[in-house]
Amino acid sequence: MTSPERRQPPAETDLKLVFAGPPGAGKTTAIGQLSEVPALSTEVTSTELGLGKSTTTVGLDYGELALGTDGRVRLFGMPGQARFSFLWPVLVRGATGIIVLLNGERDDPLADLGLVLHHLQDELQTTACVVGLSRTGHQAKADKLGDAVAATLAAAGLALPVMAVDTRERPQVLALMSAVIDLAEAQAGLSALAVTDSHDQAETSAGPSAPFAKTSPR
Ligand SMILES: Nc1nc2c(ncn2[C@@H]2O[C@H](COP(=O)(O)OP(=O)(O)OP(=O)(O)O)[C@@H](O)[C@H]2O)c(=O)[nH]1
Ligand SMILES: [Mg+2]
Repeated sequence: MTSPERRQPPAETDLKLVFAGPPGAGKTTAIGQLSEVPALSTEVTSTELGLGKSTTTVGLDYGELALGTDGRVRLFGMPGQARFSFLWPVLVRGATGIIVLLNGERDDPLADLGLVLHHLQDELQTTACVVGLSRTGHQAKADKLGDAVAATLAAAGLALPVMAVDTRERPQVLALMSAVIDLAEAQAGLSALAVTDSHDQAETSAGPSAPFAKTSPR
């Protein structure tokens, strides 16, 4: 896998990556690991039972990471609690990639995934996305959850990379980030091909001067 620090992106590349997922999955932690500027977070002391930690995000997290010489990655973290789900589609607007983190220690990680699929169903169909499983404990438990997550995604028509991650470990978060950037690049390459294809078809059917009918309304 290519490290984002080794790649040479086009100048002024500006990527937006969004971390989604339930409370305690490590969204704030992951952005804190990656960001090269002091990460902005909107943490408050949690008064809710069952979060399993003392603070929770009530607005968003924000951080930045340099990419090559002139590029940057902007990192956004969602507030994980379901009562903030109205914010999720707003925060992923214009995203290059989405990283869904699931917390393996929650009561029902598949229900957490279902909530994300419900609120971001359109975005997940059209945006590069990977799934990270945090707090999964021993390998057998991680494998079992990974299989169940892959099956849930498949039932929703999604084939996404699923990988275990400890968001307290920067190299692991970098690997997750590289995976979603690679996917976004691959998808962009495919859409460029699709544009070329439709152009070729237009030339074939209507002559070389035919406009890009689908993208240039007259
Ligand atoms: N064991 C383990 N603990 C983790 C991992 N990632 C984060 N933590 C711990 O889990 C706690 C919660 O992490 P956060 O980063 O606040 O979780 P969040 O996804 O931002 O949660 P919300 O803001 O409430 O949605 C912190 O105490 C982290 O140290 C992990 O991969 N494994
Ligand atoms: Mg948070």
